[in-house]
Amino acid sequence: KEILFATSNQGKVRELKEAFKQAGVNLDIKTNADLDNPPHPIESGKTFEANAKIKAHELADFSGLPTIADDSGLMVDKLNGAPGVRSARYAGEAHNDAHNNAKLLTELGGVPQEERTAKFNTTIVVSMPNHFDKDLVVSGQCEGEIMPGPRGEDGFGYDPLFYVPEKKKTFAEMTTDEKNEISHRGRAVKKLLKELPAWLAQ
Ligand code: ITT
Repeated sequence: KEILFATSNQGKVRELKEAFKQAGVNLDIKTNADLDNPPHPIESGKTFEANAKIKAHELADFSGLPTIADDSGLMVDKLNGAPGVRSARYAGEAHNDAHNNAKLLTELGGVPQEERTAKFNTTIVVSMPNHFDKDLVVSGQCEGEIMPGPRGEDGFGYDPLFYVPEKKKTFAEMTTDEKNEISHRGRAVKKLLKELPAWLAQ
């Protein structure tokens, strides 16, 4: 059975596919890269849920497939929750991880480590074409700290700057499985996997 993961972020794709595989889920996961000229929804919502719904609905309409969308972001306490829903566009519309990370380090320049606390959120929405009243919505969070500089080679986005004290590692120092165990996305996907079979069968 096919399901669309409405994203163009290959890091998200890797993590979701790995989590589904670990759970033994037998679904054929397509992504935006498998579609011909998919639309690029404008993420104009004020919340993760609103933006995830925009993506899920537009791509479900376009593809005719049950569609998963993931809207995620980093909230830094010292920056009053920024970059938040604007995490992808923090350093400008271009959406460039290196620029976003550089901007985050600049904004936190001189802030001592104990005040660099932050939290990641992922909100996942699953939509059935023409039945948006049935949307499935789950979220997951992960608490951590922003490092003074990047550490680790794996992952994507803000991963080299996001340190998880209980693991003594940044996300970029973890394997995909390790990250999924404790990450915002991993936690959201765990909740999703509990509800998805019944939701798909309705
Ligand atoms: P799609 O909308 O196509 O799914 P996107 O990368 O634009 O991809 P978002 O709108 O959710 O996704 O933006 C989230 C931003 O936060 C983006 O800059 C990501 O690189 C970053 N991000 C999301 N999840 C992350 C994670 O697990 N680790 C590090 N950075 C992450």
